[in-house]
Amino acid sequence: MNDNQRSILLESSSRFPPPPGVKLSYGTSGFRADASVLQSTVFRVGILAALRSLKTQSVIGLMITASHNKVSDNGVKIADPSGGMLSQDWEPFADALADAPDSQRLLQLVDDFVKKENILLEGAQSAEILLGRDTRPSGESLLEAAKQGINSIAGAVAVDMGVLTTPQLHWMVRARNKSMKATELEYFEQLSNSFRCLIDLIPQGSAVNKINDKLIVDGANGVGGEKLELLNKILNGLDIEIRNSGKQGVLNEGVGADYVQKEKVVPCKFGPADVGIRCASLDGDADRLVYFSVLSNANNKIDLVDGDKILSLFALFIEEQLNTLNKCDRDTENKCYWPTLGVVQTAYANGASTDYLKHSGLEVVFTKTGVKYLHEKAAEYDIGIYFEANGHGTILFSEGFLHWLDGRNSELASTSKGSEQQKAALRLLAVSKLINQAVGDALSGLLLVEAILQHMGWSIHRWNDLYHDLPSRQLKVKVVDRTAIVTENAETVVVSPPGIQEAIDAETAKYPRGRCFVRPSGTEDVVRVYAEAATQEAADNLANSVAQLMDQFLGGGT
Ligand code: 16G
Ligand code: MG
Repeated sequence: MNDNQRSILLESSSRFPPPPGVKLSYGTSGFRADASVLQSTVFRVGILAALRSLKTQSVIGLMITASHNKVSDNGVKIADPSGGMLSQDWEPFADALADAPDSQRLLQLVDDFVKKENILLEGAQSAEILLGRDTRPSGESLLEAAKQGINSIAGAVAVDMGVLTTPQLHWMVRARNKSMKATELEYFEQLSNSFRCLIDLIPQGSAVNKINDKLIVDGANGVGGEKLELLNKILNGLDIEIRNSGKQGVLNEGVGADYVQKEKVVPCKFGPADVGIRCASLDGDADRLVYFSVLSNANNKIDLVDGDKILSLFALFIEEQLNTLNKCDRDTENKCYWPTLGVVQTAYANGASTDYLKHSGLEVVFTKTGVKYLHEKAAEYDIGIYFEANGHGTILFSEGFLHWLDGRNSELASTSKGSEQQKAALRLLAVSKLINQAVGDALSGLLLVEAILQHMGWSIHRWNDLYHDLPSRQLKVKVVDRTAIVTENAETVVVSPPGIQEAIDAETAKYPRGRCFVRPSGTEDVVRVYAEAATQEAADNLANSVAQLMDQFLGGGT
């Protein structure tokens, strides 16, 4: 590092001293904390983003959001060149940067790191970072801190993309690195065009009954509601009413996908008048989506249609299209190609969903909780579909498969234009454009759900009847040190401390259809307990007794 670069870094970082006593970790969703302590962290993530862009010689994204957290929190995370999450091997450096106690130590860390990674500084190469933020009031000044971090690395340029959903920013990074145009307008056009394409390909005779034509969306009083209003203006073929779009009401307070999924009650501004209508809820940065319908006479209770069911709907549709596409007669036998198709879940997926998917002939695999793990696994297939029960998920298509599909479609267009086979090819191509392949995206996911429901002629109730969830219960337990829990097999087995797994197994065995696991949370200082069983009472009892085991083995925290 030359003297000029050294003095720029020293000078700028001295303007962003870390608050005393705050230690943050990059975690599953970047850094998150009360917004008032984040200036220094975000400044440093700006530096990190610039170095990442130099290293990869690609456009990088930096998003300021704390998703479904309360409005006074904020956070920051990086989007890698593919549009996915920051590569895991850079996370320790992110932690070290964020926790460097002063400017000198920060400088030393950067110096060592660029040497180790062979990153050329001094402006010999250029770097470009796209910045986005959600609607939180603290976003603007944090974005300024990020810019200053970026600007303190010679050759790095920050491009402010404004207020965005998290998936929009990831999409833009991915698009830019594929040399495609990457503005919000292009994003909206790609979504609305591919949605239109799916609607135009709906078989004659599929008709959802009148009441189900309308969709009401809870925008969590956040960026998702705002963007859906814009998208809705250019959409054709959907009747959407948006509530909690952020003009009144507080972000994530009694609203949003996280609230709806955890509490299983209606969000604010929904009630008895909405019984029977198809409703959806986005989270604070619009990377999660759940559906629900309001139950009659049930005190704001809802029928939740969660990520597992969205996954099942997507998997069913994709499988149907593949079967149609590959319906070979003798002439076309050699034209058939069966892509590898995998479905990725976590241990939180309801057991009934896993059974359903397996009975449908699908390959189901499990990973640890956290989008980066699911995404990585899904990318191993030609078509990988992943979802967390909380509504985060997407579909990934391999380049190789899309290339084949494109070719097959052209061939079918010349030999049997308008045939069922060709329509299936066109539908799969449209899905690959509609769904956000960078990351789970509530807006594109919502359009795909809507297109498939119209295709099938299904109401939300018919969809929800695909299978019935097993009753489940989630608890959190405060313990002295949650990191004492070490798990394996996609968090389904505790390997340390010894004896815990045996005790959990003994409890679980007492309940028909019992299943239970525990894991240390990645976002809160607690151990999470998940239990499911044949009845709600049994699931509650199993969760409670395993929570007590945690207390016994690990000691209750304060
Ligand atoms: C983060 C993860 C989410 C996961 C959740 C689990 C991302 C973008 N988000 O929000 O996927 O479900 O953490 O939280 O990866 P927990 O570890 O506190 O249970
Ligand atoms: Mg989110």
